[in-house]
Amino acid sequence: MSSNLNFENTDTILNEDRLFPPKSELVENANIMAYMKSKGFTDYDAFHKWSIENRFEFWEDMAKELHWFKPWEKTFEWTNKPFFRWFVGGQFNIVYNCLDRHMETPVRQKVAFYWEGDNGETRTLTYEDLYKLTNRLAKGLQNLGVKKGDRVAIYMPAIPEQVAALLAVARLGAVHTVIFGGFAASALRERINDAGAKVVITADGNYRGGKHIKLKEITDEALEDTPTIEKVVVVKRLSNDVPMQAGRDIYLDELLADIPEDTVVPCEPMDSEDLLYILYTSGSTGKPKGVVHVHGGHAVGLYMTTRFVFDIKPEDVYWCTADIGWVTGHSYIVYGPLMNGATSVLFESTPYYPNPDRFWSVVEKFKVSIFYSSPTAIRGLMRFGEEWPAKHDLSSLRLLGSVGEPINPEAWIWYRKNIGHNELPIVDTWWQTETGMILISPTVILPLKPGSATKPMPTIEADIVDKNGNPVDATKGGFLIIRHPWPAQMRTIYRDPARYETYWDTIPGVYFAGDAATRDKDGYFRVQGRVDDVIKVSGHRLGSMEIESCLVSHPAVAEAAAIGKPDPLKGEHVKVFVTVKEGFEANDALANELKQHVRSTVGPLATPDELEFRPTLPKTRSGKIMRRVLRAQELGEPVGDTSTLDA
Ligand code: 6R9
Repeated sequence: MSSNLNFENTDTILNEDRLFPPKSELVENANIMAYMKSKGFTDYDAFHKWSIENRFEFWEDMAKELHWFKPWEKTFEWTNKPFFRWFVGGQFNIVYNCLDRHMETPVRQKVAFYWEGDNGETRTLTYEDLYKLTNRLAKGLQNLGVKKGDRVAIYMPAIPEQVAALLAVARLGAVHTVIFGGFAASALRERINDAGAKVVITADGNYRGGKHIKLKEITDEALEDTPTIEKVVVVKRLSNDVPMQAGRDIYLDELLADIPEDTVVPCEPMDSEDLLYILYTSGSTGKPKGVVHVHGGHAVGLYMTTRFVFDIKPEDVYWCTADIGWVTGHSYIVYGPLMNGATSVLFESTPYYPNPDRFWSVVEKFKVSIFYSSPTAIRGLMRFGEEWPAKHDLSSLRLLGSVGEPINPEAWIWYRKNIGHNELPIVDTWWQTETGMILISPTVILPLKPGSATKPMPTIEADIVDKNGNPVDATKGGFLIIRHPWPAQMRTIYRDPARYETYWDTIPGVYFAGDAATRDKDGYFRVQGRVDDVIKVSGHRLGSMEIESCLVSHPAVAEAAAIGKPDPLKGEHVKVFVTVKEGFEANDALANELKQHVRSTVGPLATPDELEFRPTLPKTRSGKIMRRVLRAQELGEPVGDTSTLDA
């Protein structure tokens, strides 16, 4: 991994020093302030220092707010490094904390989700509704033979049944693996096979931005070679005709037909460290890795960050615009908000459909008070001008958030001015699939700097170091690392523990995030971007290797290299370099065909914006393609160390 690090451009640090202090009433009423005061603090830095020295006390306090079937015996264990365990010996189920617990309180009748479909149709589900749907679905899955430890793949649109599917699977103690609906058949197949999933839950299709997505047909194509799949559950979203394979496929309606409304399938009491889910994400090399998250500590981390970062209060209406197919959706659409008893919006459409004020019309419709979205969406909407948000009453908003990629100060300021009434705080949350929860982010008590994720969460020891782990001048930048595990952190890579270990031995003994960052004199972090071959297109994570292996599967392609290139809108876009095999002509028709090949094999997100034919690609003497060199050439930057380059 280390040979691939391409951290050279530290001089791109932004000279951004505007400071936006928080409003005093926000600070006084902040959830985090209440906790800080209970420990004798009103200053965040002093509190943060305390939290590092007393990290177990902090996490125990958080864990005690949740329901445990059996309390833990030991808060933390790190004997088999780099593997660790939290809340050892405890018995817990995250779903009990999302649903069952609220059945005893007024939250039962509270709205869990306002759902907004692509065409503006809506559904409202209370916590009780979601509890009932989840229980019936759990029963249905049980009837199909799903039990503790089994893997269930979820390939669905953003509809309430998708949320219920995650919860039903986890309720049974089975393990979900959600695949983003924008991934194509072979990406779906690869993930199903790696997870060894027994059941897939999908839909008969949906519309997104008016575009028909044929989920069932794609699923069928993926299942042509998935030996572990026994059953396919199909939710009727469109009620159109889709092929159904006798004996394998069943509509959800039929599965639930004989299951009474008041059916209860008790939550399986899980060990704190038992698997909750596998989520595939892209790394530098190789196939996507199955990031493993567990029930206990993971829940504690999500409960805490949702409460402190988004400062959720009982009367808030919270909306995270991510897709449940990515980690942001897992943590901050499903688990974090539900554990906090929040009312959320679930959105099936896009920011631009039918017009570029769709977000703002939804904010107005449901009186959204907390809005969490991505820099790409903000930049995209900026292009259409201020008149679109101005058409709507956005006065319900009180807090804004951002995630997925660095937010440039210009977009930050636009967001605050046009969406945030020129006064709302923006929580720029830095985290990763692997971190499970937000690690560096403002809370509402901190003064903000545009484009800075500000400071680490309680107990999180973030630092900036060189490739040997030595301290550097952090204002100039270096590698972002974290020194001690936190409860929501990934436990391993599914079936590939060696790959997990690379996170801890790239820079020995610390968690290597794969990002470059700076920290200024006030301790404010600015995350600049990846230092490996991960490409972030519109905040969505892709790996160079996945795109390259797809390209070389085409008969005309000899070799391929994919890089991320800065893009004013998408953050990065994909550029590929291709050498063709003898007998093939490198022309526009082939270029288009190859782009289409990536689109239909990996998924639309991965489609290269640029494709360049080259007679050869730069390689190391051992034959590895040096993407780093291609990227530097492309950006007009120094190529750096080429001592291993094959001349
Ligand atoms: C949550 C999520 C992780 C990578 C991460 C970094 C980038 C995420 C960011 C950010 C700057 C932020 N990233 N949030 N960069 N500022 N607020 O996006 O997870 O898909 O695993 O991606 O995203 O590069 O390393 P994931």
